[in-house]
Amino acid sequence: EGVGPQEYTLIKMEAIVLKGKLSELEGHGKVFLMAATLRPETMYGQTNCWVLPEGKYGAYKGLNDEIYVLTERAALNLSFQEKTPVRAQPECLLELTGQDLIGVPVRSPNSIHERVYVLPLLTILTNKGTGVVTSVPSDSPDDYIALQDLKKKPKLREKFNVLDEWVMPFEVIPIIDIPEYGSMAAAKACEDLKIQSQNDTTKLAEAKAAVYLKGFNDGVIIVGPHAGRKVSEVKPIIKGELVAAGQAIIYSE
Ligand code: A2H
Repeated sequence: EGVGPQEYTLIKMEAIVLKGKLSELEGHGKVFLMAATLRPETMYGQTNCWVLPEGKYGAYKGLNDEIYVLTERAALNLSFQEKTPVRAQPECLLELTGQDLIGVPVRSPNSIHERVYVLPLLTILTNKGTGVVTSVPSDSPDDYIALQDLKKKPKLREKFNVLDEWVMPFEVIPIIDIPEYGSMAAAKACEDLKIQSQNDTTKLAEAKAAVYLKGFNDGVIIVGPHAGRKVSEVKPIIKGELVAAGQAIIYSE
């Protein structure tokens, strides 16, 4: 961990259907799962959203009558950053577990899919970010391996009540070209290191470091309005566009 505060972009993924326990929020405002990312320029490649099944989350009052779903810890931090109606007092409208969120269809900025689904990721830390993570399997080894795990293991899907249709139709989307890695860098890094599952944490950390550095320094974005430009150049631009459009907020911890 670094010394200074870490800044994340929180991507607002709107719940399209308030299923199960979330239905208690019906009529209270738009509900957004707030995914913390360091890579806002990769949102073109989203295939799903991740939560920790046994993690504790809440639906909190946000700005403009919106509702934000994240951990209590993140809601408190946000409230000190003037991103909730009352400073230092996040208002929880509904307590949730990750399992309550699994299977919720969400609409997310810059996604090529009209809807993607909330799926379980077992390596999410609840003391980092918001506990909600957006999944970009082309460029994140964690996301790639976890999605393959769910695709390959019917028992894993069953355990968390995941329907095939939330997982199977979603393929890796090439969005960034990296010299020596190609346009599905995370998949290549995982294959090179022979990573078998999301529990291979040591090798995953290695894959992540390699792809992250290469992608930022040498990657070229190949989709969207900024296609052809370097990742290092477009990252702040895309982040600014998302924030200006009200589709993301900046968060530090
Ligand atoms: B990144 P750092 Cl394409 N637990 O977003 C586990 N992982 C979390 C998390 C949590 N509570 N909160 C955020 N993250 C993930 C995109 C991405 C990310 C890509 C490539 C690399 C990458 C899409 N997933 O991260 O520990 C989020 O995944 C590689 C570092 O603060 C977030 O950015 O350094 C990143 O980890 C934050 O990790």
